[in-house]
Amino acid sequence: MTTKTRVEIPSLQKVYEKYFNIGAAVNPRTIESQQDLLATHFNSITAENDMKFERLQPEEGHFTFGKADTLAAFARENRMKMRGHTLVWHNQTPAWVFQDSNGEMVTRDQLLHRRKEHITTVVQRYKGQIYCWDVVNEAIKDEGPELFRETKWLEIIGEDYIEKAFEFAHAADPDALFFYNDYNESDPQKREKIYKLVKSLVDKDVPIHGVGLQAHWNLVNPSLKDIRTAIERYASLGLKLHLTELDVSVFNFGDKRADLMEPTPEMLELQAERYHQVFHLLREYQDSITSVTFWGAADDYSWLSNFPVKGRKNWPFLFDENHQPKDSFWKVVQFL
Ligand code: HAH
Repeated sequence: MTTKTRVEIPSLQKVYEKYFNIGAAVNPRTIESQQDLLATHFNSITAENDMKFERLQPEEGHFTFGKADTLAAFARENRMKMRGHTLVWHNQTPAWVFQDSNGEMVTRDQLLHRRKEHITTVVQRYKGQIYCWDVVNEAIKDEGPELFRETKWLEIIGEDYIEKAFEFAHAADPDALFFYNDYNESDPQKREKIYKLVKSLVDKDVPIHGVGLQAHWNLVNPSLKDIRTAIERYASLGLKLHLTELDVSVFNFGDKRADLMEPTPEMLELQAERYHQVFHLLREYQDSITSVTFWGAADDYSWLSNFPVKGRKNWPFLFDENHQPKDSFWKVVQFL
């Protein structure tokens, strides 16, 4: 028996109880390997991949809910909320959706019908459990003056593909909340384009309730000033804001270095300071921000360990590879 007193680790979710939900993206492996950590510190989960179109309907009319149901059961057993991700996206959507049996492009009506089937089936299945959905993901073009990303959805249906998705979702579950979700959300140019799209939806009385800020950030970008401006701009539409995919990469986006086996002390120090400043800012906007979800939970698993540099390890979270709190964690739970 050791007599050394152990430092109590506060529960992140409890510390933030009066501010916002604290979420994590999960998959069937991490709900096992990170089970205790998730149950202690998080009160919301999002399926990292298992509710995307290609996972739920890989072939027409053939729905595969097994893994999604496993994650939903995990949320119920641990009394966690669940966010749904995502109904309409240009990625991870199977090719059959846009083709007829001859391999020709489907018509607008056919595509709308398939979309309605998909959204209705999926949203109704998790009605009463999934309280909010990322209905449309990443529809805005990153660079240049054009508003919309060029996708098959846009090409075949036209610009109203976005509002139609929200209408189908709302009809399937009138009680759920529906979000538009995007990345580079704090970049001034893209911010204004996202604002313009979302405002047009609000002005048309489309059933949209919130904006999802993915928040894939790093040690320096985006600036706190740009994050603040983005929050204020989206909140001015009278919608709720969720940070939906937060992580703080220890690499700048263009940095291709791939030889680090562990984070440097300097990286960890900068990350702690960054998390400190970010959560200080988020607390200021607690009236608008109702949920903050990390795109993972601890440094043993992150999509960033494969993106944008394949096989390069990253350490973006508050908990290390052994699920122990990092300096970043302490900065987030101590409101200084
Ligand atoms: C996100 N895209 C997606 O929303 C999510 O579903 C996926 O699991 C991971 C990240 C972010 C993204 C980016 O940061 C840069 C380029 C493309 C996509």
